[in-house]
Amino acid sequence: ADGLSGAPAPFDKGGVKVALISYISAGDFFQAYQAGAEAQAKALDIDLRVFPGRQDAAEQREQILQAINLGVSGIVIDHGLPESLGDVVQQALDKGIKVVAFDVNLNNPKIPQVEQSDHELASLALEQVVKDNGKDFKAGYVYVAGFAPLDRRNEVWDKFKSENKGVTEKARFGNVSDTTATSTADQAKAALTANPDISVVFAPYDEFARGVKLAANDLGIAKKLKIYSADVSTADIQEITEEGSPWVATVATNPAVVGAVSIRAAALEIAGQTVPHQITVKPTLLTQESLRAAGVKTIEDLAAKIPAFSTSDAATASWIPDKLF
Ligand code: SR1
Repeated sequence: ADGLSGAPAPFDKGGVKVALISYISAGDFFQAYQAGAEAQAKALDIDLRVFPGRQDAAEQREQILQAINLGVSGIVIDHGLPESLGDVVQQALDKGIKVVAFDVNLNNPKIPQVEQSDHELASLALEQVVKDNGKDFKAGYVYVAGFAPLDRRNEVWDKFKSENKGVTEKARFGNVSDTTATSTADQAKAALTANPDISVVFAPYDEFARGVKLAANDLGIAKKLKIYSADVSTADIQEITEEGSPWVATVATNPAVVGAVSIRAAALEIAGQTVPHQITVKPTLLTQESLRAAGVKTIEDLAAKIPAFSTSDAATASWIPDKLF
């Protein structure tokens, strides 16, 4: 470790140990988030220990204890179930370890919370739904309770339905696992078969949208269905822009930028500098039409066209390199 010249201690010496402890590692969003965290850690000469997430609350608790024993200075917790984390996170804080949470409400004033402005994300998606479909339609909705970002997006969906009485939620389904897209596809097939009048599906997680698209294609109903999602990846852009795709819009950040912001927040905390309690990375609406018109094929194309996809001004400092992508 060489350290960063001009950086505050302990980053002037380098090799600061930080753990990234995820609840979910499978899927484009989480892989890109991790890659962004790794790139930012490298730029800060941080020794990043990555603990893979397997949707297992007990394992995530165990990983936090392992990180404490490793003598890390900071821990970034990426998703998880708050009820199973409180006591082990408190053990870390009691040892002077700085903790940053992404998309899991740890409800502690000492823990900065990173999120993608999920209320705004869902509102932008639903505004596009109304633009394309009006306010009178039958909908399918993909949701799994207990995940902070999905719960926040759900608050917006509930409000949207109560303000638009012409919108009827005919079916609700969803699954979060290491096979989210294919399991959701099986559920979507059953829901869409039982409710042939569904014309709109709100699927605010890209793995959900991918599952609904699979189902629509298998059932041969892609032409009469429109899918609205959250998140974006190069594979998603391909699925959204391909000929005849029912996936017509998504609202997204660059997950790699969110990963980088999470590490920067931990670094600022470790350096004893001020970090806001709420750290937000704002999402952008991406429609099928706009992606096709701009010839966007990859997340790198997006980063070249939309500044928010290459960096964020959240959790920055003059000593932290932040141009990573
Ligand atoms: C199971 S939660 C999935 C969501 O987490 C992140 O916030 C992503 O945006 C994804 O939609």
